[in-house]
Amino acid sequence: MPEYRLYCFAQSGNAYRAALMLNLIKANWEPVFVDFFKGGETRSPKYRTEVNEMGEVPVLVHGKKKLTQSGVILTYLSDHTRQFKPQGEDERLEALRWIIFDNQKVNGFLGPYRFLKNFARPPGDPAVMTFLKARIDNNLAIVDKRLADRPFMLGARPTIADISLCAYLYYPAGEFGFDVAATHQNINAWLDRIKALPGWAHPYDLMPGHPLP
Ligand SMILES: N[C@@H](CCC(=O)N[C@@H](CS)C(=O)NCC(=O)O)C(=O)O
Repeated sequence: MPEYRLYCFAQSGNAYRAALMLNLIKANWEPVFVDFFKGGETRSPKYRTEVNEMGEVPVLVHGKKKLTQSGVILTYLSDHTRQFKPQGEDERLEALRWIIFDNQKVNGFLGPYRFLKNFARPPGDPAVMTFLKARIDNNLAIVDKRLADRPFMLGARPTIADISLCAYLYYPAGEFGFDVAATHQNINAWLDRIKALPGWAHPYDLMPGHPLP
């Protein structure tokens, strides 16, 4: 029986944060497929009662613990393994600062944009897409600037802040209709650095449910 179980599906960049972390720390884990697209599983009363009252993936099960919110899961795994862990109070708070910024403003906008463009029927209203794209451009520029003079978000070492921030950035550019790596050279180099870490895998290879039927 694997030590960790992760409720997830391949198209979820929010879940990818947790799946990638598990792979990078070489954890013994297995995915539990959540049928978001066909079954609307996260919205079912059963899921909300038995798995996550917030109606979301990722959900990590470790022994008697059940954790949700990727930022909490990343913190838990780094605390327990001491890998990708921010060192000392200043780094810990700095990582938290970027994880919150990411959840709200970077992948917090990229995820819905990609969903509305690819998967929602009808697709996103053009005014909404324009609003989201402007926010995405603004916030990616902040990340790109941050990475101009350091290899990883907090400095020389990769931490959970990096693993959070790359959530949607390895999905194909065609799913967004714009190419983040091609237009942000520091983000591009940083994505390559994360990709070079032992255990890195693409979201579509790491989690079940791709391609969609
Ligand atoms: N801030 C949360 C976001 C989780 C989230 O939004 N997950 C989406 C999938 S990408 C979800 O499960 N949505 C379910 C629904 O909308 O019913 C995290 O980082 O864990």
